[in-house]
Amino acid sequence: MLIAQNQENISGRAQDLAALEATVRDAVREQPVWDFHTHLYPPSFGTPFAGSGKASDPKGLMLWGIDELLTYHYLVAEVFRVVTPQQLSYDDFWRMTKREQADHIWKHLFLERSPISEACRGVLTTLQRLGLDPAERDLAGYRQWFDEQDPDRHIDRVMEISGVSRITMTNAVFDDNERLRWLENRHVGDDPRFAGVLRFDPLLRDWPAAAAQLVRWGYPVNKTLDDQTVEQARKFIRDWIDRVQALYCAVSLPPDFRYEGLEDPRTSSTVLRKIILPVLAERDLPFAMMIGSRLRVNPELRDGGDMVGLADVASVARICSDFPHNRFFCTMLARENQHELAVAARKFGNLMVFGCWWFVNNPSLIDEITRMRVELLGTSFIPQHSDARVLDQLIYKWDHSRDLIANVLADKYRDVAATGWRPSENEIRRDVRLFFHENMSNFLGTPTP
Ligand code: FIX
Ligand code: ZN
Repeated sequence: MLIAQNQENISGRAQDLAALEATVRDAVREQPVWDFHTHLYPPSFGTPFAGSGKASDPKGLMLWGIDELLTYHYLVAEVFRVVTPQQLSYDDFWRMTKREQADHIWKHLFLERSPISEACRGVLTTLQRLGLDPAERDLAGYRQWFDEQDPDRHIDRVMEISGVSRITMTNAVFDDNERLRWLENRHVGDDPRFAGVLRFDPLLRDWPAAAAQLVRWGYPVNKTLDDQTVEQARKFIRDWIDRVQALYCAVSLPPDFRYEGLEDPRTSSTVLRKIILPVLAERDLPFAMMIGSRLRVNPELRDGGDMVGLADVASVARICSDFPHNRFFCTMLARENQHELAVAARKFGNLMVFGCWWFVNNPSLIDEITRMRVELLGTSFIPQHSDARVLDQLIYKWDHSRDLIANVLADKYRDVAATGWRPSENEIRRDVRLFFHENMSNFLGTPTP
């Protein structure tokens, strides 16, 4: 009798745990996500591929379709590992058309070797979720399907499939192609599906060059950070926050970025202290620091030529401490920085950790980092952003990450349930809403749209 009762209890608990896991997976799969950081744009910024019969803009910023997916800079870097520059020079590759480059990558990374890297698998997940069959390996057929699509309606389709409710752009004001589009049409960003972010890396990475640009753009600044310079640079940031209607401002910073305190004489620390953070505090906007990218270690690979390096979390902690009236998003590129960064977030409520960025945006590291963050931070972080550069990438980047985040949360809710505290479905959906939307909107101080 006792054995039968025990078996019944065990079976009941197993069924309940299975139901709990199913609830978690449903909640994660169904929760719309506000994508914190992408390099995506609406059609108003032009597109080099407009589908059949439509006007394209060779320098357009809206990238979508199979040939852009296949020539993603991650795959360019990977293809040069198997067809080395000694076999095909960088110049010969870059002289190819986009379609020829895509053919080359398809041949060497998909047909002649199995597409098992995360970036390769992502192309296949995307095709599959769009209803195109990867088993057919029919690049011509995929191209024909994309040719028949309308870019604007394709955005709606991709957002629906990926469960992305809003796309946050990266509006790089020091990029001539983008800046001129804003100056020519101040409504270029008026697409409710997209939110603006002001990105100005050169202000911190290369002040002298940035200052020379500001002078050319009508902001009379000097290389020395005198009072006039500070005021004009602040005006520049205010003008562009307004033009872009920026939700936050952002920079990527090199691994050797350091901030040693309010007396730190470094130019980057002075620009941060005197120019950037006062404007953001005045405008009540957060500042996103993406730290650890050493740019163009192989310039021949262009966007694919950037490298990772170990960054300094103590500098971030000092910034959070010295500027308590500012709010900071932060992500780091090195796997080795993730634990210390999560611990720093335990020390500063004005620090919101986000995403598994770029070289740590891989299943094994997303699992490791997300598990560690839940254990240290509970529900108080933003687990992921897509960093998509090609619209269709939203589909695979979120598909893959949702599965991985669900794996972690299923384990964590099971561990809690084992204590007798059984989270309800509403509580689980509430938590997932925080992870995918409200931690961002609350930290931004914007009402949930
Ligand atoms: O600095 C950044 O925003 C990086 O995400 C990009 O520069 C990088 O090329 C990228 O797209 C990584 O996923
Ligand atoms: Zn990015």
